[in-house]
Amino acid sequence: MYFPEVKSVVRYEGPRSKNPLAFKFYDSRRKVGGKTMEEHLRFSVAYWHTFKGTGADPFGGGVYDRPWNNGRDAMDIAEKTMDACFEFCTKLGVNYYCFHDRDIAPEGATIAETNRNLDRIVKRAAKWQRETGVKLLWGTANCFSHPRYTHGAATNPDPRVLAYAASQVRRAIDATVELGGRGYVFWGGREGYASLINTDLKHEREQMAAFLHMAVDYGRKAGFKGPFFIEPKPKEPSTHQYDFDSATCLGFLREFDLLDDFMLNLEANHATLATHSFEHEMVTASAAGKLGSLDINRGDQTVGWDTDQFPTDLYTATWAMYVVLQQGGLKGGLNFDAKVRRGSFDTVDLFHAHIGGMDTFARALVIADRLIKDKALAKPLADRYAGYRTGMGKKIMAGKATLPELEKWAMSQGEPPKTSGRVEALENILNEYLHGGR
Ligand code: XLS
Ligand code: CA
Ligand code: CA
Repeated sequence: MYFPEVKSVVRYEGPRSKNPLAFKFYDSRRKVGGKTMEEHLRFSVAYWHTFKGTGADPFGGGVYDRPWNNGRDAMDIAEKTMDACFEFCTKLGVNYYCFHDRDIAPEGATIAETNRNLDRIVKRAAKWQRETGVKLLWGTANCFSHPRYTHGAATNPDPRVLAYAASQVRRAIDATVELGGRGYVFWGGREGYASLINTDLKHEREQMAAFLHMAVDYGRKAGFKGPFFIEPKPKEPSTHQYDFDSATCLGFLREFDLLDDFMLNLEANHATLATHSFEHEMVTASAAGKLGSLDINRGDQTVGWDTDQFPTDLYTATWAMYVVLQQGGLKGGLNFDAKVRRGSFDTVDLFHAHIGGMDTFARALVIADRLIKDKALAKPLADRYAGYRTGMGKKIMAGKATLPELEKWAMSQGEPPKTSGRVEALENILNEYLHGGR
């Protein structure tokens, strides 16, 4: 037992409970618009932060003493960590987890040894999945931590490095298939550049496209049926990352004919790093039918880097669930790509962090559902564009109008009236819902 401080499964006790290890809002079986909270939210624990995180920052090394790290060797530790993961998910009542290949199994001295390590741990994960019912949300490959990937993986100027990444992605896809993962993620770790002076941007983007095509071909042959996800991020670790934001990724996928197999996995903190709001990124992806999965976390408004804090902001969470519900759900789920603060040393802090995030999104789900049912924001929005549903507006949208025709129409209309956008009034409505009103 790695989490003795949590004796049984974390329960829903309702908003009046003072028990810090109980849910106040997340009630897995409560139905919201025909589906249970559990089905809507599909929460996932991120292996790298929760089990592999050390609390290290650029100014100091690891500070956490995790009991699963006491092992004979790297493989023994990997097995203990996998056991800890399933104990944690089971006690928390979270049904999904996700990982990078290197989170769950250490790299060996050769590619063959690395593959054996991964196979062994995947077998253990499969056994735990069968026993507990916890499932894999998505898998991915860490093609950015090892020194060989310093200049990128798929975008590396040396094809021998790309080949290493190919081997990793191949095996990570195999692992995802074997564990029944719902999706497979590409976050472009070091797929970007520090300086254009030594970078052939055109070539590197073409390399990346060729790589992704190979991954899709391999994955489909290996029986992977789910979506591949690209996860945008504008910077960190590269100065400029190719997968900058939703719009950039959609353009890339379209340019290189990858749109059919891919969707986007959007992370809140990456949106803000790109100087977008999370809602901007989600609405952009959703409008293209490509919002696939979410990495839920938050940044810090006062710093400009990726702090990966646990999501506690009800406003942003409500936006997220509003977009998700309107598009009829996600193929993926809500992954806590978030870490406890360096000073949160105790394993129980991992519970507090996830409980807070789950409660936040459970509240957000209920609020978003009410907003939608009441058409509180949808009605004013529809009214604002009503002019495009009849007459000339309709003709414009059907692609049947011409510039001369519109000029004539404009002349006959006279100066259009000034119409308020009512931003403040709408913000007030949203706030009323957030505070339980209406
Ligand atoms: C890093 C990313 C990463 C991806 C998975 O900033 O968020 O953790 O989600 O590779
Ligand atoms: Ca992420
Ligand atoms: Ca991040």
